[in-house]
Amino acid sequence: MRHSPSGAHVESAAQPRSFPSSLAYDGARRVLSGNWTGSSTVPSRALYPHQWSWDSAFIAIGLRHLSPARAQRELETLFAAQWSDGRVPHIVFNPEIPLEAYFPSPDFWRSSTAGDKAGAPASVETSGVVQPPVHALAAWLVHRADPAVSARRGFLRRLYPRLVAWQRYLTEARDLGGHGLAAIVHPWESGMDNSPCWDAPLSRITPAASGSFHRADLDHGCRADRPTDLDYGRYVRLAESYRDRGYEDRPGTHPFAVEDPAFNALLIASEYALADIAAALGDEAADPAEHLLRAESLTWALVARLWSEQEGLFLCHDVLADERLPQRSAAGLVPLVLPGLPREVAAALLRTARGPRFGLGGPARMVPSYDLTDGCFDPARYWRGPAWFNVNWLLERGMRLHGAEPAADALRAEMLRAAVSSNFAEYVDPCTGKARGTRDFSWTAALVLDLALAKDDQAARAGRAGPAAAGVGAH
Ligand code: 9WN
Repeated sequence: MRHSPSGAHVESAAQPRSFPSSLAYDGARRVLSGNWTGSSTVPSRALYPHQWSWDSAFIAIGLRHLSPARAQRELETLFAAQWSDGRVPHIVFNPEIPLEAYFPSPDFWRSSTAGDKAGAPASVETSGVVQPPVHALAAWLVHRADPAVSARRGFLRRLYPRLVAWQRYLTEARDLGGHGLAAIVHPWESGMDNSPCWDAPLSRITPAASGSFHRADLDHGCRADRPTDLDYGRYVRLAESYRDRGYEDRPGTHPFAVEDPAFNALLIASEYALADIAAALGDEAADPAEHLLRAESLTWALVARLWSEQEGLFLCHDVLADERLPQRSAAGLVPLVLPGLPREVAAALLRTARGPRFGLGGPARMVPSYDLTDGCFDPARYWRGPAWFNVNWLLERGMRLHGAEPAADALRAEMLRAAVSSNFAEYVDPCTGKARGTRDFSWTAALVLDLALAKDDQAARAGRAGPAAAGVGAH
């Protein structure tokens, strides 16, 4: 692979030749070039015209194949907006974009003033909530794409302390349940905004009046594919009240607090990646053993607190009501990315993914975001049924890690086909593959690009699978 120190677009030498990999590769390159702003990538030019946190991590994972330096820049731009309490905001606003282009806009979040005590930067406007911590995993994969350019730019050395502070914010300030797991305090923090898992805890929130804000998403998106007005009213109320409390995280102050298995699995995967990063840095300030220990103890906490043997799935835990939430979403399958899962848990997750609820290898071409058999399932509406490429990329990885290679190969082929035929849709109907949401969506492009090129990546990963293995396949 050739690279340019400036991070300018450079083609990979290893282009795939076979269908649909070659079409996915060409299309993905086009989408990622079109959505690049010069320092980061927007998820979508129309619907999401700023930088999003977990989007940038997934985008960097794909970009590393086109330009490792540009992938590094993507993460560096995001972390330049990190707050001094360690949080990485879920949106970093581009000041050149008009306020009315996206809601909630910077004048709603008021990070530089309302977030002052929590350490929000003065030089850039951001949101005040977070998104799942995929970043250390992304940083490690980006580094591995070209260790020489990474070392020359001091990429890991500069990013490592920031990644550690981000993980510590989550394991300390966000351990609201007191069991070691991080809690999300807003549905947007899960990245799976209107999942049926949030219906019960969200029902306790009085919605903001519908006339008090304008939903810019409906100027670009189809109403049936998006969350309802009632959901939005509650999102707005929750975000407003967090802002008005100065974005502080004192236990007992949050009206919504849930432990989510996908969020915590990604936290753990990133802790394993930090161990790899610390080992690569090889100095006294970075101790791999500390990260490995934390990853292992968090894995045990995850299993003890969120695993349901009866469902063969991880479930969310409502911290305020102190009860398990019965809704079965694809978030409960995401811990499959973890190498330290008990063998029987990994085996049960693989069965559940292929069973009637998620239908993989049966009615579903890709894993749906929500249980196909439940009354809440909706194949069109956002996180209540459609299949998303980031969730499926994680599950493809997890399947391979736990020895389900044929299922992973089949899923990969479906993802490549669905991405190309849907014009890189934000999400698709899990059974028909019909495009939903916006098109030319960046993480769809980045992650299928990764799948189209990832063959070499697998051999190394296979060597690390197994319940006792260290690392999350972060090779
Ligand atoms: C709110 C950008 C983001 C994704 C989320 C997805 C959607 C935003 C929205 O878009 O959320 O953060 O306006 O609906 O749910 O996962 O990061 O792509």
